[in-house]
Amino acid sequence: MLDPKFTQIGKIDHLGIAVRSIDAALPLYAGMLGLKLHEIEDVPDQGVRTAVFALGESRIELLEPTTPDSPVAKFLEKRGEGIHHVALGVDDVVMALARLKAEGVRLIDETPRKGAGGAMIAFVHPKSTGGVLLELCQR
Ligand code: CMX
Repeated sequence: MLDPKFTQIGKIDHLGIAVRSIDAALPLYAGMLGLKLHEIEDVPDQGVRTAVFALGESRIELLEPTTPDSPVAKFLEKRGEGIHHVALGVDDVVMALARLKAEGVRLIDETPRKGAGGAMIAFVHPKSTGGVLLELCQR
């Protein structure tokens, strides 16, 4: 069991929501819900276009696939639109990965990669987390 003092998880950094089209989702999030659109960005490494809405200390990240074989395209095909991942804000993503690995948690990314907004990110496999795709996110 990990000592909670060393968890280093400070907040929910963002929720990732898979959508077929950001343009089609904007009237709900920016219009009806009135959320503040922070930026729209292509993340070629992940095969997505993202629209990020600032929401207090946290964010909502809409994810639209840009390639047919990307994780989000596969998710949409299999499950349809909806919550895709929960991103936890960590102080040190390398350290957090090392700790999870030592605990036997199944990692998707053994080393961090670059995500939206220049963050360093790494994913933990949903088979190890009760069916929730977790992202560790260091800003
Ligand atoms: N949340 C929860 N479970 C998920 C999931 C998700 N987002 N995506 C897939 N799964 C489940 C599948 O339903 C499947 O479960 P069952 O075996 O019970 O059916 C299992 O995980 C394996 O799925 P799969 O279809 O065989 O495997 P995939 O090839 O789709 O890969 C995953 C799944 C999670 C390994 C892959 O999507 C991945 O590597 N994700 C990390 C990267 C990513 O998601 N990038 C997009 C976001 C980018 C960003 O935020 O910038």
